Amino acid sequence: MPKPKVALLVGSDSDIPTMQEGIEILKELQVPYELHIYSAHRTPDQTLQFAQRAHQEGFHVIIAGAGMAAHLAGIVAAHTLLPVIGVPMEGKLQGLDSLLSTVQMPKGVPVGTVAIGKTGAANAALLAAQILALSDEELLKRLQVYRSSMGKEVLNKDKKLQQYARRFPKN
Ligand code: RP5
Repeated sequence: MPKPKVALLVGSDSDIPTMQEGIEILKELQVPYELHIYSAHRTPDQTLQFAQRAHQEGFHVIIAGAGMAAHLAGIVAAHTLLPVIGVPMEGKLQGLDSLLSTVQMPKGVPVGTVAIGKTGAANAALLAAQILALSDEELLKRLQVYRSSMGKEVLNKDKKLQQYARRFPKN
C-alpha cells in the first residue's frame, strides 16, 4: 500500500459523517488517505505539529473540515506550503459561519474553499485527486472515468424523462 498523499483533518468526530462523502470518493479513485481529528481550538499544539510535519511526512494535499468558528483549515495553511482545501461544516447557522471563517483568509495564506457540507467534502476529495493526477497518469484515467460516468448518468435521466413525456403528453 503506497503512503497516503492526502491528509483529511476534521475538527471533531461529529464532522466525520460529512467528510465520509469525500472518503468514499477517495476510495473509489483508489487514493490512499489518512484521517485525523485535530481541532484548532481544542488541540492547537497537535494541529500545529501535524501541519508543520505534513510535507516531510509525504503528504501532497491537506483537506481540512471544521464547523462553527472554523479556523482549522486556516491555521493548517499558515503552517505549511502544501495546498489546503477547506470544507465548511454545516453545523450551526446552516454552515454560513463555517463558510466565512474558512474562506475569508487574509492575502498570502490561501485556503481553497469548497461548498458547505457533504457536497463540499465530495468536491474537496475530487480536487485533491485532480492535484495528485497531475503526476499520476493512472489516477487521471480513473478521474476521466468518474467524469464520464457522471455525464452518462445525467443523460440516462434525461432519456427517461423524455420517454415519460412522450407517454404522458401534457395535452
Ligand atoms: C468545530 O466545532 C468542529 O469542527 C465541529 O464542526 C463543531 C462542533 O464540534 P463538537 O462539539 O461536535 O465536537 O470545532
